[in-house]
Amino acid sequence: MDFEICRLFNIKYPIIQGAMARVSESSLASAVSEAGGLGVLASGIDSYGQVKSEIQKIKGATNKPFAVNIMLLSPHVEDIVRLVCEESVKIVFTGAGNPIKYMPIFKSLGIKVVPVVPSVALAKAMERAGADAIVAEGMEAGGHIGKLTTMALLPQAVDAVGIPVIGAGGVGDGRGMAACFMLGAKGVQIGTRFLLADECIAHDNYKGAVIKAKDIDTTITGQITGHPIRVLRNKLSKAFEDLEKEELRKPEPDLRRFDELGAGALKAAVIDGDIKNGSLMAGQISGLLSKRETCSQIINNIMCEFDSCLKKYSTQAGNKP
Ligand code: TUI
Repeated sequence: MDFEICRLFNIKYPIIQGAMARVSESSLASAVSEAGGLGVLASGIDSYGQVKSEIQKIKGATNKPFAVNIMLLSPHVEDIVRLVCEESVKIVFTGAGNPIKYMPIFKSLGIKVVPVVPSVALAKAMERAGADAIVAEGMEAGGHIGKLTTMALLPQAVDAVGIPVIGAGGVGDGRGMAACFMLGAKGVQIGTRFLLADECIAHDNYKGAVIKAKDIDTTITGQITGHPIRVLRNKLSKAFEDLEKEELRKPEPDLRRFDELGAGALKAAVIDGDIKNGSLMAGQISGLLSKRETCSQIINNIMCEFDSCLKKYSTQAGNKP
């Protein structure tokens, strides 16, 4: 099949690995790219030096295209923008904010820009600013989320812009991918399933918690801070809920207490494997995921399933395949 998004990124399969702070570092991103998808390095809140070294590791591991995701809430955002320009990174994704002020510099250097958006208004603004594609990410996703579901957001974003739209949030297999294509997506971004990849450095306890999770085992923390984060329920998410209730009773909630509670929690989960006190960011699709695989197996399995979904659909509908 000839996929528009594959031509845009020069990749084989229309599967983009979602950027997950601390989780999608060089090892995962390069393995996804080698397997024919688009590997994405998450810069998270990492410093210039840390991200530079990860970019160089990816360049050493694969000649295939890869992208860097710039997390716009990072205190190092200006440094990371400068870094991707210096390193001649060809594809930049952005998340957790509006990247409009950086678009002119990216465009002047021929860098392809793909903002992740939670709304139609932002999708339109990004197209006007020169984005090459957008990711419409629903609140089924793990980590920092918007308010709309993928089912509602994706077709509205597709109708609102002329650039390719990538569907994200709640996509874990070929059926989810086919559903996104039915809604008009030209590609999918998948995070949580890649967290389970053998090449992903996330601690095995974290992977085990995702595998064990059922459909209702994620929750949203930090709603009152304006930065809602979807995580697997654990002791930390309960502490966030309690703090939220406590602060909401006050005339002026102290939002710094949320930062204090969250500080270091992602590292605790990803590196130390502390599944009680760590921040286990994961999507609602966790309940569907049951095994550890290589990136190549993940991509091949999803593509096979996607293919059979389309074939099944065309025969069921009475159309010729
Ligand atoms: O960015 C994500 N997911 C993330 S980022 C992250 S790291 C983090 N750490 C601490 C606090 C917050 C984040 C973990 N997960 N997904 C893409 C995404 N972008 N979701 C929502 C948005 C978004 C929200 C508002 C994009 C643009 C936006 O614009 C607001 C505006 O200023 O117009």
